[in-house]
Amino acid sequence: MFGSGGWNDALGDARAEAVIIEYEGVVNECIEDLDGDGVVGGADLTLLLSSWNTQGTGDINGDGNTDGADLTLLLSKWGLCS
Ligand SMILES: [Ca+2]
Ligand SMILES: [Ca+2]
Repeated sequence: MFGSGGWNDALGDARAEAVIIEYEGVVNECIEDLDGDGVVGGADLTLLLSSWNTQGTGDINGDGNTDGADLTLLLSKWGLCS
């Protein structure tokens, strides 16, 4: 919890605490994240569009062509991969 004038904990005793978050295993959990940065966003859209009508990076559903179906899949996962 953020208090005025600095960081403190939820109990309000003004002690600083650290939280360590570790990620293990697979970071990229969605195939729509074409560049593997953990977010489905503009960079992935660019990759998809650059392979439009080809069996390229943007062929998310693996049907052999990058088209509107793949675009729909990408847009449906827009944001953080989870
Ligand atoms: Ca991405
Ligand atoms: Ca496809």
